[in-house]
Amino acid sequence: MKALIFDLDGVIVFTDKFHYQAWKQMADEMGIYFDEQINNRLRGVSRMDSLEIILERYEGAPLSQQQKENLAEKKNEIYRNLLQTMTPSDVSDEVRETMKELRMRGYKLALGSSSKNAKFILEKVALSDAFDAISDGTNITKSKPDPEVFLKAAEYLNLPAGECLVVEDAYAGIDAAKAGMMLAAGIGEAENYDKTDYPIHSFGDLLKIAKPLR
Ligand code: B16
Ligand code: MG
Repeated sequence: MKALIFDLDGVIVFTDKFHYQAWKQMADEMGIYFDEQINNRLRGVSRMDSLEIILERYEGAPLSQQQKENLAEKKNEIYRNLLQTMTPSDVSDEVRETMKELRMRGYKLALGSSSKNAKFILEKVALSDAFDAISDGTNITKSKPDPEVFLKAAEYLNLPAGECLVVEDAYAGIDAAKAGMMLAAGIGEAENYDKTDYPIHSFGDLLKIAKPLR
């Protein structure tokens, strides 16, 4: 293992509450039922795929592709306004110190996020320079559970997939890592997922898995 590829939402930061608020506002305006349980199914899933899950409860006239894109755009505007409130204090000391220590131990660090807002979020929390490579929703055509986002991260790092450990909170993300023949550490919801190679309870537990390389 020579590198770690981190998911963003649910691992480094917790933007799921903002996703929920933004989708909820959109759903309420459309008269669509939406709750936290449905929101859980959106973890790691792309914006348009998330919209399709929400629309499972939609009972109105059929929507054109353009109307769907407008809805997703509207949600994104609400979401980005909420992201504006983020500051460096939204990343824990534990996350910052663990990443620093992993780097000291000789590991390369990459981001592997489905989000098209990933770089904006990293800027808000002052982590733009923390990664050797960034793979996000802007450079992929297929969303998790497809491995594309992680395979691209490995490619950007110039490393074979088998030398990368993916750190994920979502089932879809663990599935993506395994589909890409990568090792996967699961935190949060993914801690108890049977496909997770290394269940971790807390971010700092990564230091028990990633021993010094030099
Ligand atoms: P955006 P991750 C994912 O981030 C979120 O978990 C998921 O809820 C969201 O729909 C997706 O990003 C796309 O986000 O609308 O900003 O492009 O967990 O892969 O870092
Ligand atoms: Mg996530």
